[in-house]
Amino acid sequence: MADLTERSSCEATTRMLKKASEEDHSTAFSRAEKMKICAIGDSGICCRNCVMGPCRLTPPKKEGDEPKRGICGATAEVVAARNFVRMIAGGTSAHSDHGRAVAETLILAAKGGAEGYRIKDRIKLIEVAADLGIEVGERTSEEIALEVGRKCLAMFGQQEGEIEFALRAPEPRQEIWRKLGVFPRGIDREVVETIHRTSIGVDQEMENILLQGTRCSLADGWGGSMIATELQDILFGTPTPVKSKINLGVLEEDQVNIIVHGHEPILSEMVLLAAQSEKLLKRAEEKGARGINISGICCTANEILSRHGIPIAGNVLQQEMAILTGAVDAMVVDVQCVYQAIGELSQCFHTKIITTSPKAKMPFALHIELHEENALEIAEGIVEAAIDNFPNRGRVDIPDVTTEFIGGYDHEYINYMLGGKFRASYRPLNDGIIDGRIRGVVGVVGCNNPRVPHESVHVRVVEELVANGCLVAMTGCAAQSVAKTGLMSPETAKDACPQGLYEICETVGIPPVLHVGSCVDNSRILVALNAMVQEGGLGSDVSDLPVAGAAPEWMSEKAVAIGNYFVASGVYTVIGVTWPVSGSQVLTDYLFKEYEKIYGGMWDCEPDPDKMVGKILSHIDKKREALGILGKRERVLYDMAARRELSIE
Ligand code: SF4
Ligand code: MSK
Repeated sequence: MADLTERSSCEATTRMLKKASEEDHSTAFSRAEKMKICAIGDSGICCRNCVMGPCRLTPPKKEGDEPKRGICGATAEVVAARNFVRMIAGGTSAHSDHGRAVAETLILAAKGGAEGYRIKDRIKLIEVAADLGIEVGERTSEEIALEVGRKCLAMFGQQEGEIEFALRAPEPRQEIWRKLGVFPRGIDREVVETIHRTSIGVDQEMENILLQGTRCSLADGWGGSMIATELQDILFGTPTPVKSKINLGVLEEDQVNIIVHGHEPILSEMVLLAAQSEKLLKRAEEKGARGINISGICCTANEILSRHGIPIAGNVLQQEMAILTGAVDAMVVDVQCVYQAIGELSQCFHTKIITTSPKAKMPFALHIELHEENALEIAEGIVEAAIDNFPNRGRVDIPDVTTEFIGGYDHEYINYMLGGKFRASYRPLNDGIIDGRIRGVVGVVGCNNPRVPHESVHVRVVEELVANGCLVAMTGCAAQSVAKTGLMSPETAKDACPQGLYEICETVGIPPVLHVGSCVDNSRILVALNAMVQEGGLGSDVSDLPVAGAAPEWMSEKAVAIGNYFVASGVYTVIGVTWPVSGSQVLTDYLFKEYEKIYGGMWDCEPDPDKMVGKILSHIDKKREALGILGKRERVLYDMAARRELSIE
């Protein structure tokens, strides 16, 4: 492999890549190096929606040549639009199925039929109930939760009307959706209709296809994802800031290491509970271990970090690195972002891969299916399997690399921190933006992708945004990349901030980069944007705010769904790596330019991190100018010494 430091800016990862290379283990990094990317697929103009094709609608070779059409006559922009909205449907279904599982668990818990699960956050329950028009009165938490769960579950099968959580959006935004006919009716309905309309011979107008893509993505952000986040808070507690640490160094040589990986806290919460059992701790001791050490990978890691401060072993590209340490006794997975390759890799080490969802099995894994009714008992069996595997370890190489950071921020806490207990408010944030101490707010989210240097794109983008006075909110694997830099600790981040941003962060006691959770928790960012609008002084809709979104290292369809619901909610959103429908200039121009006229937010793509930051800042400044609050600031790239001198007043 090429110079390993060029593949990842994470020291623990490069150390494990070296080991993989020496011992001839295949990883996503080495496979990415060997894989020749299909240029036609990459540009989104290959259609295989029927077997008259597949049709490859490559652009005309020379001027004057007729553009290629599919055998059915489909044009490149229609094929690209269909592919684009099918990505949205894929992402929406992933987040939404997650939300559905939480709703089902809440209902079961409310009925007393889910061992180990109980309603932890009554305040959140009452808030959500109020938003859903559910009477609280003198009812017990269980009675309210039952109705909340049922109402949320009904949103999946709803056939008409408007998804209720979307009524949280600012009024002018809702009007845009109504006028366009994209207000989501029901979550499953929008996914099904998207797939139907993009099958052979149905919707053949690019603009109309995109409208359904928008409706589907809104059913994710303001529907499935929001249900997942809200109901998880009710069941497992709303996060509050918590100190933790990240990277492979969180694995313990003398303890049973269990990594939970995937997305749904329904599993990880029970594994955590089971690992505290006296009986199992004793069993671990009997096997020669000093204890049971739980850590996480991917969004499951973000969930248990936010609520319990459990350390993070790494992000999506580190799942194979963790196994390469030889120290993982069990990697317990559920759904999404779990590489099939870990099954085979685990055969070279002692690690047991344990699949737990009936929806997700894989070769070389032990399947222990989790059922909510007796989840704790099953989780105990999983922990037991990990303990019994401890004595089978061979050589262990744990890179001694960790970073401390603070996670667990959310809308509720930001509101409270800014305004204080008795007058919770976004006023100080809005005022900080208006007086220029905060230039804008940027959500940086999404995955890691071995097609770009691991983590370094995220890190560069976020460092520069902070250096230019932006407050950054992060989720997913992007958050985990930046947690390793010190930017998520108030003390270590101060050198990276200009004076104005630093003063606000210091007063409020937050770092300039906030870890706000997992991928479904992007819905927390939607709620925060709405709160900024409601607070006043920054326009009447999300599209007026000096804010932006970015997914610099994205790879999953889920990122397209997320990006699209942010765009349709009024946010300029730029992605890195590649633009998945670059083969159609007509579609690209529509999404990059026309969308701004329709939604006030638009798509963009910029793989170069510095140029990405430049585009984000230009957009933020454009919004500041429209609001009449643009200062006389120039964008520059600063080194650390210059940053210390920097004032954005
Ligand atoms: Fe080709 Fe049309 Fe069939 Fe797609 S739907 S594969 S463009 S014939
Ligand atoms: S886990 S979707 S790689 S962020 Fe949510 Fe990370 Fe992307 Fe999976």
